[in-house]
Amino acid sequence: MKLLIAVIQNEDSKKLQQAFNKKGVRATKLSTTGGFLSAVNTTFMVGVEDHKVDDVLELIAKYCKTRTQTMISSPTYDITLDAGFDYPIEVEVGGATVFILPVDAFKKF
Ligand code: 2BA
Repeated sequence: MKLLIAVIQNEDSKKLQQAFNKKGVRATKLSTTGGFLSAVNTTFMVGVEDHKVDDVLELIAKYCKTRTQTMISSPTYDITLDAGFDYPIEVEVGGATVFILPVDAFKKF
């Protein structure tokens, strides 16, 4: 068994959740925040049998799109401590960042 931890964009979470439910994939949804953009994103924890890992990855790849987000750069300061201008930076986010971990044991009580 594997535990998939998938960080995806909020915009894709509803469709992916529906697809999981339709295919009988059991998942837990967490509301998370990206460390870089500080934007709220969604993390799914999915416990899945080894032979179904590729099917779940396929669903994630199908429903999670790459998007561009704009962030404002932090102000820069020169030696006189005068602030430079902020300027927008384009950052490409997603489709999904997925960690695949082995599961030693899986128990339900
Ligand atoms: P954030 O940390 O908010 O990052 C959003 C996007 O900003 C990233 O997209 C990447 O394009 C860019 N980025 C992140 N850190 C950067 C840095 N130090 N310098 C330059 N650009 C940077 P993705 O790579 O698609 O990541 C989307 C979200 O997935 C991340 O949101 C974070 O919540 C999660 N994530 C990505 N890699 C991770 C990792 N190694 N460990 C844990 N979470 C990760």
